[in-house]
Order: sequence, then C-alpha cells, then structure tokens
Amino acid sequence: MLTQEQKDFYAENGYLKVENVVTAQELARLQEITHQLIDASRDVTESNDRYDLDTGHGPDVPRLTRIKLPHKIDPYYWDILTKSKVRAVLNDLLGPDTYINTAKLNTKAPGGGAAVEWHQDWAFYPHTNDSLLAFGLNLADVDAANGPLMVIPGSHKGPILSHHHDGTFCGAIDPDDPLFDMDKAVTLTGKAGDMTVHHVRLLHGSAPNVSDRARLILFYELAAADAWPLLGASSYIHELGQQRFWADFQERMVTGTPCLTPRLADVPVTLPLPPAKDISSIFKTQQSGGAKSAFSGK
Ligand SMILES: O=C(O)CCC(=O)C(=O)O
Repeated sequence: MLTQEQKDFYAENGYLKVENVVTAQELARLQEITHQLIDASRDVTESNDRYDLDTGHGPDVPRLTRIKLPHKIDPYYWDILTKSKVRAVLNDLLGPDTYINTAKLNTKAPGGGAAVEWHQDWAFYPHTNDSLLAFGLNLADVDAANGPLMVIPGSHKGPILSHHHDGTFCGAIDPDDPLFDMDKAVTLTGKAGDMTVHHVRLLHGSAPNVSDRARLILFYELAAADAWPLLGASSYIHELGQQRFWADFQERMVTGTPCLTPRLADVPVTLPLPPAKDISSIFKTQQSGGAKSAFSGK
C-alpha cells in the first residue's frame, strides 16, 4: 500500500499522512455509528468506562472529549483496522506481527473542545523497543480551526522529554522545556477518510477546537509483536492475572502471531510514576497532574 518514498518519509520524520485510506462506504458507516454513540451519551452525567465528558456536556448538547475503546463497543471499528487498507499500512510500517494497545475516538466538541497538551506516547507506555505507532483516522474534515494534530518532525529520534510536574507523571511536557520548540510544529490537517501516522516517540499535541464543527479522529495505538510493555507503565494489564492476560493478549493481536521473545533495544525509559490522581484518560491525567498548557499559557 505505502510507497518506498512514504516509508522513508515516516522513518525520517516520524509521521505520515495517508489519503483516502478508507472507502466512501466505510467512512459513511464509521460516521453513522460514531454519531449514534455520541447521541447515546446525552443522558450520561459522569465520565465512565465508555465516555470521557467535556465541560458543558448535557442532554441538549453532548460534549465529549473521547469515546473510549470504540473497537470494544462496535466491531466495525475493529473491522476497519483488520480488513481495510489500514491493515496494509500497519504491516508496511510494523511488519507482519502486530497487536493493539488501545483505541480511542477523540471527539473534540465544537466551540472549545479540549486541547491535548504536547507529549510523547512513549512516556505513557515504554516497551522493550520502540516499534510502536498511532494511527489517527479522520472521521470528519480536520482543518486549522478544529484542533488538528500537530507534530514536531524528527523528534522521534531525539530524547524523551520530562512528563513530570512536581514529581508526578502529568502526561505532558513543559512547554518551556528548552528541548521543545513549537516553531518547528507541523499541522496535520486533512479530509475525512485520510489518516495520520505518528511514531510512539514523536512529540505531538493539539489545540482546542475553536470551530463550530466537531473534530472526530479515531486513534488506534499499535505495536510490533516483539515490543513488550514494561511493568509500571500506565496499563490495565497489571490488573489481569497471567491466564486473563494471555487471553486478552491474543484478542489484541491484529495481524500475525504473538512473539514470546521480546526484542530488547537501547531505548530511553522513565516510568510514568507516581501517577496523577485521575488517569482515566490523557485529558484527566494532564488536568489532575497539573500539566502546564502550551495553548492557554496556564
Ligand atoms: O486528539 C488528539 O489531538 C491527540 C490525541 C493524543 O495524542 C492522545 O490521546 O494520546
């Protein structure tokens, strides 16, 4: 699916835009089930296992930051990952054996939908090697006003910046970190049906949605099968016993087979501990961990 030029671009820059990765029909179905899920959140009064609520959410105006684990709610989100062109992009970049760590649908509501402060996914979940990435499939057009993803090209080859604030893991870098230069940011706008890819070590973030349209991006976070999570990373895995872990892990295989001989690479690791008070989503981790905002200056 990807050309050699696209693969080289990803290796060099740590991100990639892939246009029209789903068909018009696939996109329409994804939009339909997503809007149904958003609609079904109207009577929800507190964030829960399914929904992360934004301020102002209510029966008249559903305002969500996120639908959690969409692939566990409707199998169509899983089908898109495993049966559409998305799968080919995955295998082109991570090889034949891959698993999913998580998925989330960041719904950034119109008129202020929350920013995601600058961070590197790796800081949340270091593994034995860094063959991990995230896909962001646009379910609606993404432009400069509705909170597009921004990335710092090439930062996946650099250091992992501190994601701690006052000794607690806050899930975001300090925008005043001398190693961070927002002037180098590239904004990833695109059409519904386009997809972005970002490397697990790439610095990225996104501003609030100041438009009157929702910004709907379906994120899949994926790993090569030989990349094993390190104990202490932010993961539900710790709560599972070995039997349940193994059953769960097999369910999370996207393509190929599990690998029981992790590849150990020379990668920079700081564990995301101690955790912030509320780690139920990145928004809550950043808020309750006291992350300084690059977007509001607070
Ligand atoms: O929704 C976004 O703009 C970024 C999401 C993200 O980076 C994350 O959830 O880790």
